[in-house]
This record gives sequence, C-alpha cells and structure tokens, in this order.
Amino acid sequence: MIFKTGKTVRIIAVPMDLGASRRGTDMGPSALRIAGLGAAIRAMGCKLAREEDIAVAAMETRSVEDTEARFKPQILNVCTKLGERVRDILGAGEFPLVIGGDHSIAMGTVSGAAAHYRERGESLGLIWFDAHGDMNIPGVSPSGNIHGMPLAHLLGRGDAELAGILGFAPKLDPEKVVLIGVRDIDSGEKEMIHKSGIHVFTMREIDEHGMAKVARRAMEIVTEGTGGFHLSFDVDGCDPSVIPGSGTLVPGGVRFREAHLLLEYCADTRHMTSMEVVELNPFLDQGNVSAERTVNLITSALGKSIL
Ligand SMILES: [Mn+2]
Repeated sequence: MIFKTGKTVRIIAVPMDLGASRRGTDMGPSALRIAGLGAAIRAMGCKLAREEDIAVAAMETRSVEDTEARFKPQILNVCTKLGERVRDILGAGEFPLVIGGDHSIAMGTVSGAAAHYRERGESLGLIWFDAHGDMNIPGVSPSGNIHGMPLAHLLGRGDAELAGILGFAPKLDPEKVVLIGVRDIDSGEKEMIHKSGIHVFTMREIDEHGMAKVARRAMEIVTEGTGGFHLSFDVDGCDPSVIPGSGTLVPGGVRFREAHLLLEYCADTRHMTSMEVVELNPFLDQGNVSAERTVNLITSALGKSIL
C-alpha cells in the first residue's frame, strides 16, 4: 500500500541537541538514514524528493547566555529556518517529514505547518506523542532545557520570541491538540496542562480503553474542522523496551504494536499532512535497533499496511 494521499515525501534533517540534557540527538538523522529510511519509503511506492539538512551549531561552538532557556538564540534561528521550509514544502503540495533532533525543533515544524493553514484561513490539528508534557516555560522549567518547552510555546505561553516564531502566536487552538502517551509531568506543568484546554490521553487512558479507542477519539479531535494535522512523534512515548535509544526514558510506555496502530490510524484519516520524529539518541541505543524500529513506525504513518 502506498501513501494514500499520493504526495511526494520530503525529508528534512535537523541535527539538533542544543535543547536536550543528554548529548547525541544531533546524530538521530544519521541513525535513521543508516537504518534505511529513504529506501523504506521508496519501497512503499512513495515518491521521495531530494532530502534536505538544516544546519545546527555544535554546542561546543556556543556558550549558554540564558540558563532559564539554554541556547535560545541558536534554537530560535534553527526553528525559524525550519518553519519557513515546512510552510513552503506544504505550499508546494509535498509532505514534510522532519527528522530530529531534540523536541525543541517542533517549534519550527509546527509553526511552519500552522502558518501554511493560517494563510488559507484554516487551522491545524496536532497529535503530540510523548512520555512528557513538554509544557514547561523558562523560569518554571527545572532544567532550562528547551526540549521540555515546545508545546507550551506553540500554545502561546512562555518566552515571547519562542512563541512568536514566523510572526504570530498562538500557533494552535488547544481544542485541536491531543497529547498521547504521557506518564512523566513536572509539578509546574500539571497546572499548565489543566488550564490549557488541550486533550490528554495518559498511559492510564491507554491501559483502560486500549490504543484503538484512544486513537479513534484522537483522530476525531484533530480532523474535525481542521485543514489537516501534524504528528509530532517523540520516540520516548514508546516503552524503553521498544526504543532504548533515547535520553529521557520513562518505564511503562506505549508498546510497539500500540504505536503502530496509532500511526496506522493517522494514515487512514488521509488528513495527516506533516510529521516529525524526535529524541532518537543513537549513543544510548543497542546497536541501531531504535532507529530501525522508528523507520518501521514511520512507514506505518505513511500508509504501509500489513496486507
Ligand atoms: Mn518531547
């Protein structure tokens, strides 16, 4: 089965680790490419455009100026460039597949997708698959690491510059945002999540109702009244036994088939118009198994089915 919209897929690699606490997510794109991402997409019968890279400064070449939002100027710069590319790629009718990189890059990807729909008078739905809430803001975040803050900024909170990438805020209607797989929330984040108005399916809901029911409800939320939706897939949403190669592992996560099922539902809607994969850290992996499984998961999201 080929990608159901028939769109050309364009991979954009963003080797970012400035937002993370553990080093090594900058090698995530390399691990996915070595695991055969491009070939796997072509093998499905999808058209794949020439891949692109967005340059990211190495941590060693920069100094931390702001301990409440570490490496903010560099992350702002990368996210702005990424957002412009995602907006333009969507405008050209292609499917942007962004490979990271730590989760701070979502401020770029989602800003670009939101800008695309905003120009058309439409709104963007968002599936945020993650063990964490990513709803921290500078001054509240215990670490100052920006990879724990992207969702808050996309909803218009926190630092005005990070929230204002591509010149508008907020990027999202919280009613069209779904957080799935969460099981580790900082105390300061809990109130932010409750007040935000986003939909949250924690591991408890997945345990109680099963992924099929959760995924069906999530698809309704992000497709009704939107122009399309973006999937931000943090590999740490999966259980560490599935994806050991990530820096902030939390036990009790989504199992391999549950993750596939969610992604198959995303493909079935024909409404997912962009996707990103973040927080893969090959230095913490066992061989390259996490990247290989992630490639497999990506093909499900692009419409590969078992039969
Ligand atoms: Mn995350």
